[in-house]
Amino acid sequence: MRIKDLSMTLAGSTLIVTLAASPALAGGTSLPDPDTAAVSAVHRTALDQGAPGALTRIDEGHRSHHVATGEADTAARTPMDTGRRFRVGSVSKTFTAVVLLQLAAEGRIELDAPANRYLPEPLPDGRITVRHLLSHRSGLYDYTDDMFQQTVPGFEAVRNKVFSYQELIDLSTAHPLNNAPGAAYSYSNTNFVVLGRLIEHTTGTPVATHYQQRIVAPLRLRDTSYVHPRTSLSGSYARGYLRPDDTTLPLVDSTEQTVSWAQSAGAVISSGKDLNRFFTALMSGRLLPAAQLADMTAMVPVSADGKQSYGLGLRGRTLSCGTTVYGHTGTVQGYYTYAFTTRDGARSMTSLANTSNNGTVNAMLGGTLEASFCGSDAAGTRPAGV
Ligand code: REY
Repeated sequence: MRIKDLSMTLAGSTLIVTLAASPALAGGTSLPDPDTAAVSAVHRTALDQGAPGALTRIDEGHRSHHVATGEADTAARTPMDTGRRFRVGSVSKTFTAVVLLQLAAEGRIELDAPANRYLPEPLPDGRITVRHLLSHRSGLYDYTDDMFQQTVPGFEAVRNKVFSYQELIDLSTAHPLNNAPGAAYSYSNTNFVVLGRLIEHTTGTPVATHYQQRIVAPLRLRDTSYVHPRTSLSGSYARGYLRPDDTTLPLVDSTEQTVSWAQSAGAVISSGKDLNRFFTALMSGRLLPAAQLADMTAMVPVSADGKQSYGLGLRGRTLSCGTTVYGHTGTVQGYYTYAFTTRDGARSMTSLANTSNNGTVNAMLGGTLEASFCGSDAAGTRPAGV
């Protein structure tokens, strides 16, 4: 790409860069321009609240905005940059949902059939359907609630562990269901672990191969991989720093782990560029036929104010300017991610903070959505003093 337009600002510890192949080609939506100064302010507040670093990348047509703040590696004092790879946590659920919905389009799985039709070992309630799993309405208990009750000991106990899908499912089914199948939304990693098991059993092919053949290769996602159970990240990446429950203790470097506790619910590694390309492709209809995209984007409100919704492996957020964006959030030890796009996929945004177990940072990082999609129309979302 020949860069026709480049602007760079250094604001405190933040580097803001806007690139455009051609100013004339830059437009894509009727949304207000992203407010990169507000993104940078969100990052700096997240750093004050304990994140070592943060990055946000916004893509729209031939224009991209890059905001990077703080450090990718605190021991080496390496500055953060927007090209770094990281663990995307539950954004992996959207990848798994795409695989599943492609299988539905191919007539190999029916969304409203009992999940047990496709599983080698039955779930305890035969009324749970595939759609219940994809929409977190199965009632299956989230086994990670037990696993990570104590944050650092829980993490260290599974950091190098390799689980089978069935072992994780058994941890869940030792508990009763949270609700009758279909009766309520109850977010649970178990649903997307069952879907991984179901995909592998039905097709005889590992989930990793499906991600590669159905998503990574066609979209040329060069920074995206699923290396379970390998513990390391390759290339240029951000290290992850987990905050202990005793917040007087230092952050724990949690970069290396199998993420076997999450697998098809959370073990994908990617970058801002690739996640933006993925969600743009998804919402512009390049990954799923219209019928399956309609299934995926049939959003049901999941918060009291109706501003948060869930489809099939897809979150919706209605922002202060009235725009609804679609994507997913992710939390794995050391990494908080937001990856969202507009309904037509025209503008996509990914943000990362390289810490976790710090709800204040996670809530603050969500402010990058307002700044990216509502621009200066965002209502009262700037951190104080900005
Ligand atoms: C698991 C615990 C979070 C994270 C989780 N992540 O379910 C899935 C997701 C894949 O939705 C851990 N929290 C943290 C604790 C709390 O240990 N005691 O914040 O790193 O992305």
